[in-house]
Amino acid sequence: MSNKFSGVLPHNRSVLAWVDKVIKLCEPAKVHWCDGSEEEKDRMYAQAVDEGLLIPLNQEKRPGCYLHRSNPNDVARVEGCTYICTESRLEAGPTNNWEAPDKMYEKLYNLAQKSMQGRTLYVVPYLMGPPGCPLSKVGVEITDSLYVVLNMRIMTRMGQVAWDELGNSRKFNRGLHCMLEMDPKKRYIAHFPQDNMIISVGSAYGGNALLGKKCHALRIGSYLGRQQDWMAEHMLILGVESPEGKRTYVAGAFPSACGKTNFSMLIPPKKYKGWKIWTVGDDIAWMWPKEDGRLWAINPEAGYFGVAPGTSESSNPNAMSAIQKDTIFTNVALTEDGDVWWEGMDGPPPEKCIDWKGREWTPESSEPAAHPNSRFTAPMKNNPAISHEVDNPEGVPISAVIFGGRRKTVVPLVFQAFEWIHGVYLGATMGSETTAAAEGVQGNVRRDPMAMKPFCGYNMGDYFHHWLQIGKKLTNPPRIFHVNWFRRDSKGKFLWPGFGENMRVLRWIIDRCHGTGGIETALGWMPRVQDMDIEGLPGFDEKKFHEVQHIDTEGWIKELLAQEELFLLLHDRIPKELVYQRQLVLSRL
Ligand code: OXD
Ligand code: MN
Repeated sequence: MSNKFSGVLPHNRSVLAWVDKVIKLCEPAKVHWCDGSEEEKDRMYAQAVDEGLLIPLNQEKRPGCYLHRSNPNDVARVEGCTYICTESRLEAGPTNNWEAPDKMYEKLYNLAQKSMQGRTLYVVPYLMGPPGCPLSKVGVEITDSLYVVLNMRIMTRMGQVAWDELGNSRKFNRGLHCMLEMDPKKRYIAHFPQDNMIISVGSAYGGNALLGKKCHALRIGSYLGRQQDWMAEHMLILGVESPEGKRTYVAGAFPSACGKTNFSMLIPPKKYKGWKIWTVGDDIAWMWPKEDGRLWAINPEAGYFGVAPGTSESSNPNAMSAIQKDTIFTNVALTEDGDVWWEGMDGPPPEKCIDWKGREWTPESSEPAAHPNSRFTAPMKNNPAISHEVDNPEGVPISAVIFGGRRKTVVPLVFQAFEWIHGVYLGATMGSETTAAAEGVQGNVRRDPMAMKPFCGYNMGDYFHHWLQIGKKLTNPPRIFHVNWFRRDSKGKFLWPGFGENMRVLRWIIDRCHGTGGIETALGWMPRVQDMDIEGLPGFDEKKFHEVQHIDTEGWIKELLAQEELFLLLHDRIPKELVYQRQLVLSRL
């Protein structure tokens, strides 16, 4: 081994051959094979500080925590530059950008050529999912970004554990990430599902560059899941423990930056003595039907890449504990005492701080101090409410699936699908207002089926079909629900208090899983006022309950009309079952 190489090489020949090919292409000055050890971690953080990539925070207040400022042109996922490169355009479907694999390989290999000269190439072996789980997958990300390496170390099970799981197998995801010169015109996030391959260039932002997350666990994962009878979903997983100690597991799909992290870490209000919520995952669920006829789930990740603004002791105390140590903050503000700050944190804003672009900031400044999509990368083991089951290779059995969007009007707080196919229809037609998690205009309602619009690695019509097929394998399927925490009154005020009080909605959902408490309406099963606990909610009464649950017939008919666009877009692949469901809602209304 020449001194160009450091770290521990695996024995796997396919890995060695592929890395060799990339080295010849990118011509790095050095190559480091990551082992995931503590010693390696300490060395890398010291190096990242030396290189100015990370700013150490106040180590007494936040041990092991660092701040990173990204290039201001690189702050969110870029859906316009994200491609699914299947053999045919039809296979990728109309909700994805498509390019022929040969053409895209050629373009990206040209861009990657010699791109690591004078730099270090890192080989990052990682495992998505607990060791020993039949669904867990190995990936190898090659990157020239030390920031990416350090984030991958938190977000995945990184290092030797992945080589141990892989053995001599050729089945691993190949991920190549090159920073290039951060020119938005040379930014591509390309997926080659047939080759189990990802190439990402020109961005170092989370979802574009931490390839285990959106690229592998969702886009490639969904493609593999369809072939192998499992599901890769943009879902949180939580366990609800009753005072009697009974645990019920729930999965929930909400679009990016709509509160999945907060919901997965919910702390029940005081009156829910003895109730406890355990976090299994906050962003991604891999699920499969087992012989018992139930749907089982794992969280493939090992950390949280959470949205910082709005995270506070009142909105999410567990997240605030999780980011107390060993966390990387990206694009938040830096306070005078070396701590972090963002809009929506507890207490008054600091009199002075340094904003996410490194400029002096005061409360009078016209721009926010933290970028609206600024993030924390924290190990899941830091979360005081982490589930005891996160490392269980058997997963957890899912009793309820919740779909939810961010909607000011029309969509009630909660209702339940009549059965699986109706539930799939509800997920498929989900609409939500766009957020800062992706580049583009914010606040427009867009269809985001199952919160997977940006993440489905194949034709969305086929994806709905896959949901229906999985349903046929479930003799005891999860019950399916729709929620909207964000409905507002005529004055624009939120009708529902949200956060910890969402426990009350969850409680109704759990009751429904056991078959009690509700009435049939045109939209689905709904709680009557006596079915849901609204006692002791400040400013919320029976009148508000009816307002937040109101079925706005005209508004809903408009909603059905708005769904037309999606149905037309997918007309050649959308399962007939979903078309009938839409007709049924219309006739019930
Ligand atoms: C995320 C996202 O980062 O959905 O989880 O954008
Ligand atoms: Mn997400």
